[in-house]
Amino acid sequence: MTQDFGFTLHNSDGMARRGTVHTGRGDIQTPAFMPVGTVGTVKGLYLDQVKDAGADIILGNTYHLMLRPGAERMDRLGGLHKFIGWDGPILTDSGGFQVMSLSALRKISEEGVTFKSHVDGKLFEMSPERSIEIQGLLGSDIQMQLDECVALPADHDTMKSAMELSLRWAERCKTAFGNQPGKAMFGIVQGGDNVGLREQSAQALVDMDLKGYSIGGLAVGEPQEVMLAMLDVVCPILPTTKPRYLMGVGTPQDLLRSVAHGVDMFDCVMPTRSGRHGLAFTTRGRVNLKNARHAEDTRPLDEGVNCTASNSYSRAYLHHLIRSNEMLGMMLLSWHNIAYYQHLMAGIRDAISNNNFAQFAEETEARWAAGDI
Ligand code: PRF
Repeated sequence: MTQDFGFTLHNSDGMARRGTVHTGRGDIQTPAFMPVGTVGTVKGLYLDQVKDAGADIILGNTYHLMLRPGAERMDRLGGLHKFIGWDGPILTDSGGFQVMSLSALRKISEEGVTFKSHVDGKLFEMSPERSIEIQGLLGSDIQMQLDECVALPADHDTMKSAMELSLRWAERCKTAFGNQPGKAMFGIVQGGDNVGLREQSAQALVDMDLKGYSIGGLAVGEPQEVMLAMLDVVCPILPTTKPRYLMGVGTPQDLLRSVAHGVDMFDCVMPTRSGRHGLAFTTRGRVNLKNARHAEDTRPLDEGVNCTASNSYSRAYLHHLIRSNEMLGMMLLSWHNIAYYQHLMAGIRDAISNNNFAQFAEETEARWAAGDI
């Protein structure tokens, strides 16, 4: 029998939480960072590397996969897990956010979103029900409601109407999803940077009794203090018995600080995208491998991270590869960054388990700030 979806909270340390998300395809230790596999690949990495780095779950995107190879085709091919060769849990985003950031001629109405594909210009319609149907065809374990995310700053009416539309879409997605053993559909809290709207959104979603809660509409142009302040509004309203996922966040510092404000799950393209651009996140802060100062540096990138990319190549070589625009340079830095993000999350989990999170956070931030790289 498949294990049902659920969440076990092991302990709290301040607002930080140590837990396990249970899915039909396995457990996810939280706080967790989910590497992004937008089109069915964590860019530049083999999935064995992603798994060995310690990731329990990866993310896929409804928007990209519905356009190519297509949801029905993916279903005929046996689903996303089989297609890409990943047997652990997969979380999929619903598509609305990517439509608004990537497609042309997008339009939102009560019924859903219409947009022109960025691949071939074809016109598509996606309702909340169709988004859930597509996520089902992909075989997603943790599905997201269709929502509307507004970029900040935005005026009150814009944030209010997007939040209210997202609530109506949450109801429709809940109905469309029904009851699927081992899987979950998360609601997404919206409301911009407005305290009252955030409270209203969180409370209404809690009343729907969903299996988990995402926090959307943050890291969209506002300062980090505002994001953390919104977490302080939303997290106390969310049930302690359900997982909380902050969407599209962020830097290592964003993760560390957001955990301190009550978040359990994260995803972001930052480790892989930055890796492709020559930027490494390390135990001692950021290292830009493009910089000429690395040209004759024989030290490895980061001895603190247990990963071949971090330990077995000189900075001089990584610098040379990145300067030469070589694939291997991008692959090694993406690999290191994913390994570092997982290393950070493992450290966070241990610190919370030991009721030592505040000290861990302070020491980690001090090491980054020292810039001793
Ligand atoms: N909604 C959805 N996906 C998202 C976001 C959102 O608000 C964000 C915002 N940081 C990232 N990804 N559906």
